[in-house]
Parts: sequence; C-alpha cells; structure tokens
Amino acid sequence: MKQKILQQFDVPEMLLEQLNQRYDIYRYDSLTPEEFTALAPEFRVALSSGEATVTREFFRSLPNLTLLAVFGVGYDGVDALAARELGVKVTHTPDVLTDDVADLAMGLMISASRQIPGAQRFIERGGWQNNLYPWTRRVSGSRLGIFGLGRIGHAIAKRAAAFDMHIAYTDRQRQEGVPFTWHDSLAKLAADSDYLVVCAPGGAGNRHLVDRGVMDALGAEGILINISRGSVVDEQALIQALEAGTLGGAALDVYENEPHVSGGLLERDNVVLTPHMGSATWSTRRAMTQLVVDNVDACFAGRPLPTPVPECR
Ligand code: 8YV
Repeated sequence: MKQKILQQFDVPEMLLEQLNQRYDIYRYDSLTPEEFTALAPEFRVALSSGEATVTREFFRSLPNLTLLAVFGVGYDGVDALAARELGVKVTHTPDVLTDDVADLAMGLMISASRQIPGAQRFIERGGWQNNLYPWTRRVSGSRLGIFGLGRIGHAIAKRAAAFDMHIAYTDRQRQEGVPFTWHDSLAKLAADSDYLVVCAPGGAGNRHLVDRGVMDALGAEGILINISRGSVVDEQALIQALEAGTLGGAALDVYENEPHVSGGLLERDNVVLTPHMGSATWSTRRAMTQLVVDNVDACFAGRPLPTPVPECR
C-alpha cells in the first residue's frame, strides 16, 4: 500500500504529479474533521510552501509526523521550534533558487531606477509623440546596501560588483573575509545607499524592520527593493514615503498581504511590482521540485534528509 502524504498548502502541480506516482496525497483543507481524525496517525510526511503558516497545533494534530517538506527556501511561517520539540524535521529548498532570485533583484533595481515599466506605459499612452520621457537614475557605480547577507545577498553582491557598485551590508553580525562595507544598523546602511535591497528572512523578529526611519535615511533619491518577505517592510509607511516624495522609488516582488497589493503602490512610474516570482522559472521550479521529492523519499527510506532547515540539523 502507498504511503500517505498530507498536503497542507498549495504546491506546484509538477510536484504533486511526481509524488503521486509513489504516494497518496491528501489535501488538508479537503478532509472533513472526521476524515482527518481517522487519517492523522497515518501521515508521516506533510508538504507545504514558503508562504504558508504552519502552527504548533498543526504539528500536534499529527502524532506520527516526521517530516514537513517546504517548497521554498523561506519558512518563516513555520513554527520550526515547535516542530523540533515535537520531533518533526522541516526541510526547505535552498541554493537551487539563489541565482533566479538574485537575477530578479537586479532586474527590479534597474527597472525601478530607469523606470522601464513607466517608459513602456509612456509609449503605450502615446506620450512619445509629444514629449521625451523624463530622465532617470543611474545604477552603475551607485551605492548598493544589502540587508541580510545570506546566500541571495551574496549572489546579488556578485552581480552588483559587475556594475561597479559600491556594496555595503548589514546583518546580525559582521562577516569575516567579506570585502563589503559593514554597518551595524539598518538605518546607517540606508543612509549610505542609493539602492537598498531587502534579503533578510521574514518572521516576527524582522517584522517592519524597514520602517519610515529607514526609508527617510534612504532618502528622496533612494530606491527600496524587496525580494524577501513583505512583512519585513512596513507597507503603509512605504506608501506614505512615496506619496510624500521622501523616498525615490521602490521595486517589490513580495507584499505584506499577498496576493493583495495595496492600492497606494499601483500606477506609479517610480514603483515596479512583480507577483512573488523570484524563483518562478521553469528550471528552478524543476530543481525545487526535485529537492522536495528527494527529501520526502529520504524520509520514507530512513536516509539522512538532504536539506533540513538549520533548526532541525
Ligand atoms: C516561492 C519563496 O514562491 O522560496 C521562497 O521562500 O518565497 C518562493 O521561492 C514559494 O515558496 C513557493 O510557493
């Protein structure tokens, strides 16, 4: 008989198709309470995604759960400490998506600074027939601040170096052997940046760390880029700063309340928006899928898990 897997949140069809060949998958929200109670002891593996919330109660309700396999590198919605206490391992999909997310960060930075979507709208509205598009801001040689110098932060720095950018960062601690300028606070980093890119993970500890003060420090010519989690940026403060003209622009792939995007961010030539698609290329989504499958297979076979989150190592 096939092993059973509980699908706690939306994951790509590609992943479900692969797992379905060997396992029986049950969607959490399609089970009645009676069905769930009857099946709960049979689930040793659950699936989720980077955007999901997975609570202590969820882990508690599954007495034989040994693995929560997350499709995504971020797992800020997962109560990983509760999982560890209850003997459940959590895995995620690091590394394979780093390049794509860094590529999008660079694309967003250039799009916002050169106002590429705004310029396209200008052409589409017929504006070029009467006017030239207003001059924009330079990327090459500018100052890039990286908030959160992890895998993705480093990959962005590598790309920014090819644009001759001056690179500075802040993180929980200074990193040895890193050639970039270190700042011991986010506000100081913002004050030393033309572009501030948020790479720090989400979660309660980082909520709204990019606040009005940080935006004011970045300044009327500064541009904020977020490819991490919407919760790290105070979205209402961002809208106020854009309205007041105290922040130069923003480029966002993530939002506080996805898929809802605050109206105040829309239709501004100095704001570029993408729908949380940092890792959404075919090759990376295939690699993420394979990593989830590898973790699930390893769990059922009793082999070491390829990519446990740090709390579960
Ligand atoms: C995914 C992400 O969109 O990896 C992450 O943390 O935010 C994204 O790559 C998401 O996890 C898939 O649903």
